[in-house]
Amino acid sequence: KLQPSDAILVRGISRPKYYILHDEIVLDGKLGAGAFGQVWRGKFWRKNEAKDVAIKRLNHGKSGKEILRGFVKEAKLVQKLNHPNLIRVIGIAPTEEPLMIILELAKNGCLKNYLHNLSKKEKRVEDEILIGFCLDMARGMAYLAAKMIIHRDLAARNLLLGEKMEVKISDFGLSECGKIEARATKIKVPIRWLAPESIDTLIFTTKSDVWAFAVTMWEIFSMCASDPFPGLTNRQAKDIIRDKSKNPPMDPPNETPKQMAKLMVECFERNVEERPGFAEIMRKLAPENEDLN
Ligand code: ACK
Repeated sequence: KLQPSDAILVRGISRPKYYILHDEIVLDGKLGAGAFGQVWRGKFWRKNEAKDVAIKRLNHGKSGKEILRGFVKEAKLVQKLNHPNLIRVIGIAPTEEPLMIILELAKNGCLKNYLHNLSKKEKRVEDEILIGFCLDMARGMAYLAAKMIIHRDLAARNLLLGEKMEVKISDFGLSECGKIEARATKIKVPIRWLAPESIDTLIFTTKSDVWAFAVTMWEIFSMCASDPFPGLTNRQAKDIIRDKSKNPPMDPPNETPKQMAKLMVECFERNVEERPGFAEIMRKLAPENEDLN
């Protein structure tokens, strides 16, 4: 049941605050497209105030009753999350097609594009800044993990940059709340980011997120010049991930600072019990620990 503090009166009807109407949204321009639909930038108008937002417009045909119910449930969960290193989910607009998800706008776009474009000009970002990106990502993930939320698609493509170039983790589309384990229902999975224990079972845990964190560190320290396992097919990448003798499955890029290379290898631990958690990773990345070892 709706608590008064969670509700807002829109045209005489009480609704949850995260329940947005299509005519409260003005689309300004397209940012990109994905498998699910398009991402636009725009404004969310409520009570005569406009907020800059990003808008995910879901493809038609995917909005059966079942999906709509899942969509609303998911939005209800994630709009409660509040952390500077997570893209805030402001709400959903489920009453008309296309269904829309209204998100906090990350002013500086996607980290992957940012690093990749610099790498094409043979430029490199300072180590301190790359380490800062990893620390931001660890902070956001530690918050999610503490809430028992599994991301399941942590990768540089899902890291966005805020106004101060801080990393904001996005795309909770695959995440599930309140479960230690989550089984993928989708067939499309990000193979190159998958932990060995998830690859056959498609069971995801916070520890498989930690493995994906290591792959994402690899991307960051290689300036997102290529996808992980460059030059290999998905099948070959899968074989390496499965191969217990390949430790780590990918070497830290040559330019990786020593401490970071060490952390990356620790996160590539095949034994799930021994793989660190995000709180520990965060401690290892914090600036006050930079001089350790
Ligand atoms: O580098 P970009 O502009 O940042 O290109 C991609 C594009 O949409 C496709 O994913 C951008 N994008 C996605 N979500 C957001 C968001 N919440 N804020 C700003 N840009 C976003 C992303």
